[in-house]
Amino acid sequence: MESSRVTWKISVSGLNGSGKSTLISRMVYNSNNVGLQPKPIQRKIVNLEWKGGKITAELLFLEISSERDGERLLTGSNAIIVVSDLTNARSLDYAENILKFVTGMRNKSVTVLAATKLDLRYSAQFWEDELQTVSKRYKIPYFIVNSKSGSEWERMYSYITENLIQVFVKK
Ligand SMILES: Nc1nc2c(ncn2[C@@H]2O[C@H](COP(=O)(O)OP(=O)(O)O)[C@@H](O)[C@H]2O)c(=O)[nH]1
Ligand SMILES: [Mg+2]
Repeated sequence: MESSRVTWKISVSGLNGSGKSTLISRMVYNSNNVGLQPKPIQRKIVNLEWKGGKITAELLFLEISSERDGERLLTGSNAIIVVSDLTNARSLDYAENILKFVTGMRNKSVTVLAATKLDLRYSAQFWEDELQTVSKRYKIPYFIVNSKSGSEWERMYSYITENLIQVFVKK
C-alpha cells in the first residue's frame, strides 16, 4: 500500500511560563533545551502505522503565546494542547478560558489538557481533582507531564497521533 502524506497543525496554547516551549521541545527533539530564541513553529516528520494503514505526517507545532489574539490563531488546528502549570493555579483558569473558546469553534480538533511540571509536584497549586473537573466539563482527557525529563509526555503524544488518525484519516 502506498503511504500518503498529511500535514497537521498542532497548536500549543497556555499562559506564559506554563511550559509550552519546553513541552514542544520534548515532543519534537525529546530534549528540554528550548534554545535562546525558541521558534514559534517546530516541525517533526513521523511515520505513523496502524492496523490496515500507514501515513507520513508532517507535524507543525505552533506555540501560541499572545494573550491578545492567541485564541484566533487556534482556528484550523488539527490538534490543540492546552497547557497548564501545576505550580500556578492561574494557569488552569487561563486554560479553561481557552477550552471555552475551543468548544465554540466550528472545526473539530483533537484537544487535550496538559498539566506540566510534575517534577515540582510538591509545590503544586492544583492536582487531579481540579484537572478531572475541567476534563469532564470539556470532555477532553488530561495528561500530567514533566517536560524536563521522563517519558510521561509519550502517553499524551500517542493519544494525539492516534486520534489525529482516527479523525482525519479513517474518518
Ligand atoms: N521543573 C520543570 N520546569 C519546567 C517544566 N516545563 C517548563 N519548565 C520551566 O518553566 C519555565 C517556562 O517554560 P517555557 O517552556 O518557556 O514556558 P512558555 O512560556 O509557556 O513557553 C522555564 O524556566 C522552563 O524551564 C517542567 O516540566 N518541569
Ligand atoms: Mg515559550
